[in-house]
Amino acid sequence: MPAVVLVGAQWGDEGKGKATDLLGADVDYVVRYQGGNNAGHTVVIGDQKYALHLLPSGILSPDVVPVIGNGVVIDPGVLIQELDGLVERGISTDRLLISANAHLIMPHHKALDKVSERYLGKSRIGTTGRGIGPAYGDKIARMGVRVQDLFDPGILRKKVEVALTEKNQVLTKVYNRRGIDADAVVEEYLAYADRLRPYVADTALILNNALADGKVVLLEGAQGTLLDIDHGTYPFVTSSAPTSGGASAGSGVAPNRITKVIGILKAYTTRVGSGPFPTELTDEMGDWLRTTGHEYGVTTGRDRRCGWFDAVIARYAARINGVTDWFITKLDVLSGLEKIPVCVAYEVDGVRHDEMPMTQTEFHHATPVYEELDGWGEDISGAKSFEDLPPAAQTYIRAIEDMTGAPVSAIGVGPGRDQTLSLR
Ligand code: 2SA
Ligand code: GDP
Ligand code: MG
Repeated sequence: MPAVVLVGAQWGDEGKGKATDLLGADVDYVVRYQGGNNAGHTVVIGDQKYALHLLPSGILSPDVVPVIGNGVVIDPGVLIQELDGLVERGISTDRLLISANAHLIMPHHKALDKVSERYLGKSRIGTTGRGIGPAYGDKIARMGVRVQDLFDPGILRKKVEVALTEKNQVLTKVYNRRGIDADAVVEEYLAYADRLRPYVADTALILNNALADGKVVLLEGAQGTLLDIDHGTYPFVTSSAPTSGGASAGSGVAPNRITKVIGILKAYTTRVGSGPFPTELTDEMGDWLRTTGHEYGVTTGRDRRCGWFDAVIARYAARINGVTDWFITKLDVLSGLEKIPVCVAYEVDGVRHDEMPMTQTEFHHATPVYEELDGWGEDISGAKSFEDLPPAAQTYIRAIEDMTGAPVSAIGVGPGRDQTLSLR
């Protein structure tokens, strides 16, 4: 009766969408447990490319029930657009379930996200501007609006009025912006209610009943471990818990139901937005990785910052998430390099650190200690098994296992569904 967690082990964009889609054949439910439409998950099926933001990647597998869990923040207008877009492309969305307890992103969240970033100037987080931080802020401050509130117009109005009484003060007095009209917001959100009603359910109950019936539930993380609000590079993080611990809170599936934690690990490292990144390459090599790996934001189109593989971070992610298996993605992107540097430790003010430094200041000062592994010249995108890989690529994978203490069970050699090597 297993629940399986799939989690990003770096700063997001490791290829979680593809990994979830691949597991789709073996699972019954795919659940998003945190984040919102800041996420961008790409799935390539044949010649079709899908970019999912709010919907679980399982929506593309007809036998899977996709679930938006209680830990997600939902922009209802965006959700409806995404559903309509998939229906236009012939994908059935009827199976979707949405938790009645999930919180809604409101217009003032989006407005505040944008103005506060502008106000921070050089210190900005580099958010996606989708209202994620302010929506989670209101959730924690106990003044959030939830999906279930859409079906009680009296409560919805009251909550919107209370929130806007405060937020309009901030928008107008602090940021010198126009206030938001409560009536217009209530009218807009009530219009979403009928459209979303058929999907809304007690998803925690459904998932637990399904597990009791022997079904398989996949809990799909968005963003990544180093963007976690507790375990990431705070304050340059997102406002939710992408790590495996967050999967329980964000879905209502208890920790003792989880039997497997699959960490998704890119064969090099990327980050989008501000914040420390020890192995970042700001030279032509970084540009080469970006171009070769097509490293551009799926949601915002921003250039992703690129750098070498960082084993310190990977070890940290293995520990924090309890990774039982690695899925290494984008190994194909490294083809053609003579030598591949891998960061095995940091040096901070003259002291070697084999594990993540304790403080943010130390992490900001961390410089990578590299070991060079041999590269390979062959194009590996057509490989069908681990044995098809050149010896140096096999050694690269084995080195990742040794450095992180977790086994690799799958390797991506291209974006397509059929470009994955299974090791076990
Ligand atoms: P936010 O909007 O409050 O969650 O931003 C806070 C930080 O989290 C980062 N973040 C992401 N990092 C990588 N990928 C994400 N999704 C998109 C993608 C990003 C895009 O798949 O490409 O299109 O730009 C994602 N979402 C949030 C963000 O950059 C901030 O550093
Ligand atoms: P996610 O946010 O973790 O789901 O990842 P994104 O979709 O934001 O970014 C990962 C990108 O890498 C997507 O464009 C995928 O199609 C692509 N991708 C995934 N796995 C592989 C792989 O093994 N090789 C290559 N070349 N591309 C991959
Ligand atoms: Mg992404």
